[in-house]
Amino acid sequence: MFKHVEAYPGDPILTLNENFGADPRPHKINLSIGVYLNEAGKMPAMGAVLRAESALAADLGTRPYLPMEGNAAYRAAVRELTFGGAVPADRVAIAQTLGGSGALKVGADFIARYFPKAGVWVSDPTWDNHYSIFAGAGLPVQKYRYYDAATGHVDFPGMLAALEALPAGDVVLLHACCHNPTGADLDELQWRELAALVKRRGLLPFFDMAYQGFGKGVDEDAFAIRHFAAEGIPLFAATSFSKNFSLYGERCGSLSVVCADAREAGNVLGQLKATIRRNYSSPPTHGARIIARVLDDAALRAEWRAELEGMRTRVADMRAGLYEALRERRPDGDFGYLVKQTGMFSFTGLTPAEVERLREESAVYLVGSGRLCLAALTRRTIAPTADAMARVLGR
Ligand code: PLP
Ligand code: TYF
Repeated sequence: MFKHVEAYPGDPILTLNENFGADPRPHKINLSIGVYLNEAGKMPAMGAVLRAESALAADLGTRPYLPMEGNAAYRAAVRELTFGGAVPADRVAIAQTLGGSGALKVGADFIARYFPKAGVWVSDPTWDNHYSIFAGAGLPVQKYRYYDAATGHVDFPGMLAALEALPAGDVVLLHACCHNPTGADLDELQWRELAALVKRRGLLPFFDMAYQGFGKGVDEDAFAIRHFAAEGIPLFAATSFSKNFSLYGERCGSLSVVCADAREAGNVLGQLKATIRRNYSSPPTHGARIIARVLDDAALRAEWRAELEGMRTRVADMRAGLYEALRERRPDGDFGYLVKQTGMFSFTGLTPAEVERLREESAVYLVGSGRLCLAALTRRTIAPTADAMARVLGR
C-alpha cells in the first residue's frame, strides 16, 4: 500500500540538531538551530512566564475548545504588541496561530484561495520553510535580490529594482527584523522607501516577525509593520512567541491582516477562521493564556520586556565578543559583518566544505549555508568557536 512513499530526507536544520545531540564529543558547540540560550548554555524559562504560569495554575478551570480564531485577550494584546496603535484595531483581522509557522500556513492558504493568481516572492536567501509552506499551499515561490555577500549587507538598490518589476497584486514576503539566515536588515529610511514602492506598485506585503525584541527592541523591531500599516497599505503579519517568550513548544503566534475598514476586516477574519477550521479547527489554550496574562499585567509586562532586553543585549555582546576574538586570531580577516548584522544570526560566508570541517575537526555546528546562531554562543564558547573558525579560514 505504501510502497510508493519515498523516504523523507529530513529538514536540514533539525537533522543537524539531532546529529549534534548524538555527537559524543564533550566539547561540542551547537550554533546551528535558531534558539536563544543563556550564559549557562540553557534555554531560559523567563521570570514573567513562570509567574504568570503559577498564577494560572491556581485557577486552571476547564479547558474548552477555543474559538477558531483563538483566545480573545491574547488576540487583543498581540494586536497591540504588533501594531502599537499604528492602525485602528477594527481594521486588523487577527487570529492566534500555531507559532509563526502556523501563521504563515494559514496566510498561505488564504492567499491561495483569494489571490490564486498571485506569485509569492521571498528574499534570496530566506528561511527554507518559507518555500515549503507557500509552495505547499500551491503558490509559485520565487526569489528577489536581497543579500550582498560582498558587503555583508542588503543589496537595497537590487532589491528595489527586483520589486519594482513585479506585477501588481504579487505577494512579497519580508522579514520584519532579524533576517533569517543573514542578519542583514533594512534601516528605517529604507523601509520608508520600500513602503512607497509597495504602495505605488500595489504589491501585497507579508511580514514575518519571528524575532521581535532581538533586533533593536520590541517597538523598534515592529517599525516596518507599523509604518506600512500607518501608510494605509494592506498587509499580512505573522508573529511568533517562540523566541521572545522562550515558549517554543507551546506553539504561540499570530496572523494579522490589515484591511481597509472594519467590514472588510470582519470578512477577512471570517475566512481566516474558515481556513483554520479546515486545517486544525482551533488552537491550544495554555501558551496563549500565559502570554495574555503577561501582556495584560503591567508589572509582568515590564518584567518580560526587561528580561527580553537582557537577552537582546547578551546576543549583541556575543557578536562583539566573537568579532574581537576572530580579529585577534586573524587580523587579515574581515569580520565586520558580525557587528553590522542584527538579530540571532549572521551569515559567516563560510562554504559548505568549511562548515563541514568545523563540525568534523572541532565539533562546532553551523548550518551548511554558513549561518551561525549568535544567540546560542556564550562567553565560554567564544574562544573555542573563534579558534575553530580561524583554523578553517587559515587553510
Ligand atoms: N519565520 C522565521 C523567519 C523563523 O526563523 C521561524 C523560526 O525559526 C519562524 C518563522 C517560525 O517560528 P515558530 O513556528 O517556531 O513560531
Ligand atoms: O533554526 C531555524 O531556522 C528554524 C528553527 O518547529 C525551527 O528552522 C525549528 C523547529 C520549528 C520551527 C523553527
